[in-house]
Amino acid sequence: EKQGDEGVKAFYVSTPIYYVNDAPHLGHAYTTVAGDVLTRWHRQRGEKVWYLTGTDEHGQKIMRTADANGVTPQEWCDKLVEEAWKPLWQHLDIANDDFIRTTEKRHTDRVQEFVQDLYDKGEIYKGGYEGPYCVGCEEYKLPGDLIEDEQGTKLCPIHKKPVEILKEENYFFKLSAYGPKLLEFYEANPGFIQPESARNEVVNFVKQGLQDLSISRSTFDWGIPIPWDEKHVIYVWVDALLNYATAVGYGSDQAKFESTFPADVHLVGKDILRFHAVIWPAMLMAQGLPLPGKVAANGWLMVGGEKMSKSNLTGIKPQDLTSHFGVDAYRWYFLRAIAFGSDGSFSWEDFTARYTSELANDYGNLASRVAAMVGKYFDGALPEATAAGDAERAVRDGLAKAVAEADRKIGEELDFQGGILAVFDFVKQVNGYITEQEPWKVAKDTSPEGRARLATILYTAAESLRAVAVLLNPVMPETSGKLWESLGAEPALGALADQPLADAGRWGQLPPGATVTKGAVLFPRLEEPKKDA
Ligand code: ME8
Repeated sequence: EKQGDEGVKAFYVSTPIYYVNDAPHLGHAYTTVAGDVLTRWHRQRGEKVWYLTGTDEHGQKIMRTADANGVTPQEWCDKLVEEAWKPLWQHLDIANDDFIRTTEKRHTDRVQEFVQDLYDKGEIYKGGYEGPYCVGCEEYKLPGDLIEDEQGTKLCPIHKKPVEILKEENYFFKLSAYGPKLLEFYEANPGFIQPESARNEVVNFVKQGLQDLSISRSTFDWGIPIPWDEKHVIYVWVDALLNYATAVGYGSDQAKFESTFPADVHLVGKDILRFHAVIWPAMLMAQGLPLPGKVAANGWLMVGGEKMSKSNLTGIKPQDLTSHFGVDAYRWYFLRAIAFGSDGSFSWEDFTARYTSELANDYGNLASRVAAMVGKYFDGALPEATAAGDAERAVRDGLAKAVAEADRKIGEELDFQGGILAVFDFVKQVNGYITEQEPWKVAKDTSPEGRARLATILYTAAESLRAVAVLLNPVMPETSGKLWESLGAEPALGALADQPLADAGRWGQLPPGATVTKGAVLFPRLEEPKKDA
């Protein structure tokens, strides 16, 4: 399937394109890592995958930040993208296929064409609008969405900052016309919005009736000009959403577009759900383009009971955590600790406790014990399992269950936590198996039967680890690589990334005689424990 799949549609995963008014924080990294795990998972299923991320560079928010820093918006974006955003994704081992910036010509030209097309079709008209606007969200708010502080000032419920009353003569997209079609679409595609709570929120919102959407701004100029009226720039959200099309060849490379678009999964934070589940599909409907498979909303990483944001941070950067726990543990932790779709908080204590018990003790120790025993009792040559019985069958069954469950949860349901737990339950099972079988005692029996039992136990454990390396590779690629190496798997089985997930449970793949080495410690002991302030 891998070669010659030019005509096959890729499984297309996207992250939001992030505002570059500041450096990325834990919240951005959360969504991007989730997308990367999903991408790697599908790649290991043998599918063709396209993973897109990028940056959202227009709009007032960016313009004001650049002004405040005494540089042009373009200079500001160039610097942040090259010095902060791209390096972090590289550091976190993000395997994106492309990185789109909305100031790129490949994007701006196509956005103008798209909007012009809608105008020509009569989907856009000129009108006036006045209402409360949140610059943080770059969004007009409905009066009912606002909250009030003690003085009665109206605040954005997300940013907790005063909204501005904007009055503009603008161009409008006839969004209101799409309500019934959207509801029909949600009804026919129950999996379109995930989780269920997010779906209900969107359905209720649309049922209340949609207003037309102001899609241009004329009070500032940092944006893509409206082609037929250059005093206006295109609303930053219309510009931004179109990245999902322009980045994959919309209007420029028809073959690529058809074999990639639409996205199978748009990963988004729940703060930007309506844009993706309401406005975006309506824009596509208006243009007669196919609609995405799924919009999956992740919950918020919280700090002090509030959504973590640029103005409201833990003070902890992703790099502070990776330098303490390592990149792989970082990738694992947030997906493991927080149910996708639910809110969660970060704490040094919780991360430390899970690192120590689940990664270092359960997983890391299993790997190092097994390698050490193969070294000690069989000179590092993986022995053959000739005396398998009920205990070994139970391990195999456990593996088959873990594979099926992890694939369903991560690959289908985006339940990263459930999928990771399924694999770690299996790790626990293998640890229990070793504890029960007591290979160190069996080793004292040097009869042929004793040797055969010992060989069987160690083969069973090593073969289990082979499967664990494959299953955890999308989550912790560097660690799985070390384990693959330590098991001497590569010569017989090939590269780790090429191991099909569907095959992970097929027993007996490690060849007897494989060279098992102690290798690098998977999860080193942590330096002095860090505590929350
Ligand atoms: O909204 N918890 O960009 P943005 C979890 N440019 N996820 C979080 C988070 C948190 N505390 N904070 C941010 C934009 N995120 C637009 C998107 S897309 C066409 C345009 C993640 O820089 C989450 O995925 O504000 C959220 O949706 C995204 O970052 C918002 O990033």
